[in-house]
Amino acid sequence: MATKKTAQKKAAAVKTAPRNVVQKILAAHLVEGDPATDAELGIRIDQTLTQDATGTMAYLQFESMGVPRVKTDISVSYVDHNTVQIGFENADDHDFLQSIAKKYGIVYSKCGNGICHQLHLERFGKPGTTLLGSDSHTPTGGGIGQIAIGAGGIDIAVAMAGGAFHIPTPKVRAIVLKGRLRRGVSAKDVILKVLEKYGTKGNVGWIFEYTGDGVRTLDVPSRATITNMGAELGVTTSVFPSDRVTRQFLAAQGRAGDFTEIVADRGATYDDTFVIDLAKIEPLMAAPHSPGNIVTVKSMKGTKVNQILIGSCTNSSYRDIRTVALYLKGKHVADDVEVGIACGSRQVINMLAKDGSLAILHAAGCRMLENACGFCIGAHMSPRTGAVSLRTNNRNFEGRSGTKSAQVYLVSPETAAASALTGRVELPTAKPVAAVPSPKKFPVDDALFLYRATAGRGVKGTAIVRGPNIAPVPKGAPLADDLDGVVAIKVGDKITTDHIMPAGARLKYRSNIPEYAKYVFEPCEPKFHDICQANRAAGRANVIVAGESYGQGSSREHAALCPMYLGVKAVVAKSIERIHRANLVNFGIVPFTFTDPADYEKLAAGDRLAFKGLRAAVAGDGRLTVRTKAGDVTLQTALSAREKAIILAGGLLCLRQ
Ligand code: MIC
Ligand code: SF4
Repeated sequence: MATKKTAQKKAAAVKTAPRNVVQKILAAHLVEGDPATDAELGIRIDQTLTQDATGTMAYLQFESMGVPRVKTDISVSYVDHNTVQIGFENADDHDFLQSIAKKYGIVYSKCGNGICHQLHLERFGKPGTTLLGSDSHTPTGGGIGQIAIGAGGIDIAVAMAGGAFHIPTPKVRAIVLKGRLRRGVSAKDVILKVLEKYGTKGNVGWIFEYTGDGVRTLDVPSRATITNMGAELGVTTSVFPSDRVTRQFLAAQGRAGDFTEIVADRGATYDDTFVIDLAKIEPLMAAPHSPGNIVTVKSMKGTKVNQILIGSCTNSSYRDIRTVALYLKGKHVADDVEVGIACGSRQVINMLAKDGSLAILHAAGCRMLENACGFCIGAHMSPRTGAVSLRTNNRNFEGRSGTKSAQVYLVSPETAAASALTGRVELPTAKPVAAVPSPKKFPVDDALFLYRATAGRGVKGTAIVRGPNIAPVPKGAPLADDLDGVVAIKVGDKITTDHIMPAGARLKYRSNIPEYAKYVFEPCEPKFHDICQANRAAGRANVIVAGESYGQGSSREHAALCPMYLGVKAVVAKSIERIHRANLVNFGIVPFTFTDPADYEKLAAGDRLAFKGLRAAVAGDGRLTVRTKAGDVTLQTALSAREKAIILAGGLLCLRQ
């Protein structure tokens, strides 16, 4: 009896204890685990999004689960990555995605509608809900008060089938914004400031919650810029409260009914706090080749620039592109710089057309690009050899632009526009333009969102269109007791998923694993595919050895799926980033770290590794000592019970079928 009373008291205390925004949303979605005691939580997913480059695989996996229709509140399939359509492959993928959407009750956003994150914010993002997306920049939804998380395609497939999504029980850091930004300084500079402080590694398991009186000075698209690029920190997600500004944005989108207020209670506590005085932020930029390599624009002033590209899911809102137009009004971009602009959505383009901005940008000599990912993923507009390229997107990994020798700097739209006029890095604060007010009414045209009427139900009898680029999903095999392993490749620190599974010209093979697997590690070791096949033919298991922060960047599960296809059974790294680690588990690859990071030096490509009792180690405490020619090396992997079951079975798909 006493215990029951104590439990009731405890429950009442939990109910009344002041809560932050993260705690409120997670509590409303918790289906497994207890934040007070468990390391992993299962949450219900209300909305999902996919884009075409990860979506094909996600839907092939969803199909193989045999569920008749999606079970979420809303699932949207966007086409924005593979839009160049050289060859039949992209168009094959689009047709496949469209037929899947129709059959299973998914909304289909046609190619030409815009970039997934910008569109989702405009038309579907709903405060207080959870959104899971097969793209690492899904946290854009945090700008509208969603807990929005990026994950691998198979996790989205599970969520569409009604399954929970699992996150490490988060630690929540309050980023307290005070005051107001100066003219010429914008949201991009705020997130670059946060990246300067926290870097791109060491933030796994955290959620960053923005709070403080400065929050209300930022409109929803600006908030979304900040949460979008929070992905580069490696956090689970970032979130803003849902307040009057959010209400105004939703009403202007004709979605007043989607508004719910979600603000932190007075006295809510956080695991850590970082205060930023907005008025003191100066224009910043991320120097090559990492979004965490922050320098001031002032320190780079006068540097010759060859290319300037404005857009991407980070900075392609009406507010951003209109600001650029105000900088360029009545002027012309410098002769020796090429300037390209990609808007985030048709809505943005329509507004720019109406207010004359498009004409200004054309007259200024800008190249108006398709409203898609395009340059951001190296799908076109690769700069010339050794170029300095200023871009408003979120990643400047070496070679991502398509030109290995290019020096890509990430900047705000304001810095990009000011620099376009002279062809040199310029301070946007020197001659700032007026702030763009939040529109009272956005023009809504949902014509390119197909199957809204059958969302959640689907259309029975729809035939799935499968061109030759749609290959079946490969399946893993149960984990062996022992492995005769060989180091197929040894790489250094901060290896990104762009190194492991390049995009750009190779992106069109996303739905064709046997073909795409030929390009694993292409930028690091073009022979990786052949090395793996030879090891496999000799009866050996392939192992990847890596340094710190392995698998940074995108959510592409292909960076685990293609290695699995090539017989990779383990990754041994100093540390592994969140989404990639989850993808490795999902495809049955053991994510090991060194117990002593110095052991990294003992291993070289081609070395043999004897994994004795691997299955028992995974099922047990995750520690295993492997024999190498330089002596014994002890490895560890911290797996939840759920993850152990997945790896032992040979991957999530083996468990779900
Ligand atoms: C990216 O920005 O790297 C991508 C391309 O959008 C990826 C998804 C993908 O690889 O398809 C991401 O961010 O997850
Ligand atoms: Fe597209 Fe670039 Fe955004 Fe990725 S980061 S979703 S490639 S615009």
